[in-house]
Amino acid sequence: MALVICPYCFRKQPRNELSYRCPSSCSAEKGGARVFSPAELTADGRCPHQRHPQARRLCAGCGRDLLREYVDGLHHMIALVGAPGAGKSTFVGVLVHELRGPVGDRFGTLALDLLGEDSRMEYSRLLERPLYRDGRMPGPTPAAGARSTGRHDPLMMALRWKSKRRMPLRANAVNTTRLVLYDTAGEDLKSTQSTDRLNDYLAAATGVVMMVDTAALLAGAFDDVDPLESVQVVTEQLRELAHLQLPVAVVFSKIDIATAGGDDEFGSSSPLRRASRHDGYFDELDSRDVHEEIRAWLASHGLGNLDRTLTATFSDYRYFGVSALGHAPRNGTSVTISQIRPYRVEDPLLWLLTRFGTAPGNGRRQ
Ligand SMILES: Nc1nc2c(ncn2[C@@H]2O[C@H](COP(=O)(O)OP(=O)(O)OP(=O)(O)O)[C@@H](O)[C@H]2O)c(=O)[nH]1
Ligand SMILES: [Mg+2]
Ligand SMILES: [Zn+2]
Ligand SMILES: [Zn+2]
Repeated sequence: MALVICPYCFRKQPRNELSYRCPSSCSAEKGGARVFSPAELTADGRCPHQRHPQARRLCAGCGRDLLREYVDGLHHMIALVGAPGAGKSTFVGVLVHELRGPVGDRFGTLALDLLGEDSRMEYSRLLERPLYRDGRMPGPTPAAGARSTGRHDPLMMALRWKSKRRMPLRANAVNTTRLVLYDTAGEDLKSTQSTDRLNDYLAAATGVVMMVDTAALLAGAFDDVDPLESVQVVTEQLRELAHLQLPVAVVFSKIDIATAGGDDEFGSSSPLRRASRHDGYFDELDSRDVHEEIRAWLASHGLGNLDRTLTATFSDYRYFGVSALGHAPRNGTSVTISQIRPYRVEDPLLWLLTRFGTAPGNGRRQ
């Protein structure tokens, strides 16, 4: 029986146990338009007032609407985790913008649709408006348990494209991947109140993005927050869940810090000095170059143990270096919108899509 995991409360329920809602025309009836269980559905599929119920179904746990596209289709869940201030929200804000723009063009008519009013509101209010209208950084993401700061929803999206080549499916077929992306709060890794929630995110995830703050790593901010601690916490949780087969992208954010000006963290011929292209497919060979480059860079900073831990734990992980803005924001808080120059932000997501088997890549899997 098809199980549906609610993206809001994570309740697992068989598809045919999802609740129904009366059409608004029932509001004048006794009891009004209401939510009802499948047991109350009449033999010919009508509501208790003999009208056709709304097409969308509801979670029996939290009562929130589940989009038809979500209930019906195969989808993947990506958990984005990392320390507070690692750059997760800025990354998501820029990534969605890029996928709707230049990257979408390059990857072969890729279109991104945010699914449902809640996702669209979440994106425009918390990410797009600050970054691309007001020129300021998004605020800290509220912790999962925080009531006072309001609701924080995952982004649900559909990526559709006709690939130029190497389609895993029929030529010219439109390939659709539905994703639920959780931009978690760095705070979730710390407070015990939120740990259960983090556990839920991770248990439901089919892919994980662990974000490490390159700026904090290079600044050696170990007294305050260890930028690698978040990786350890999440790795430990996934180990406890015995959830180790999923693809794990370990993303070094704010990589502009390591490549700016005369900084010699990466040499002039480094793959982290060139842009990725993904011209109609995911550039697997380029991505492996970046992976090896970062592995060597970690070792040169005495952080080889991180790599050994990841190797010993996950069957499939990959390093990425990205910069959402291309430079540090003024005073850490504001940017000139025309100066936002993202670097490699699409790499981790496109890699995950190849692992989900829904996007083409060049080269063989390693
Ligand atoms: N240099 C540089 N700084 C960045 C970049 N992206 C974000 N930052 C800085 O990092 C800060 C934190 O970014 P957020 O995206 O809010 O971090 P977060 O991981 O979502 O933080 P929480 O929501 O608290 O977990 C921003 O306010 C910027 O100052 C980047 O691409 N380059
Ligand atoms: Mg955030
Ligand atoms: Zn009714
Ligand atoms: Zn629910």
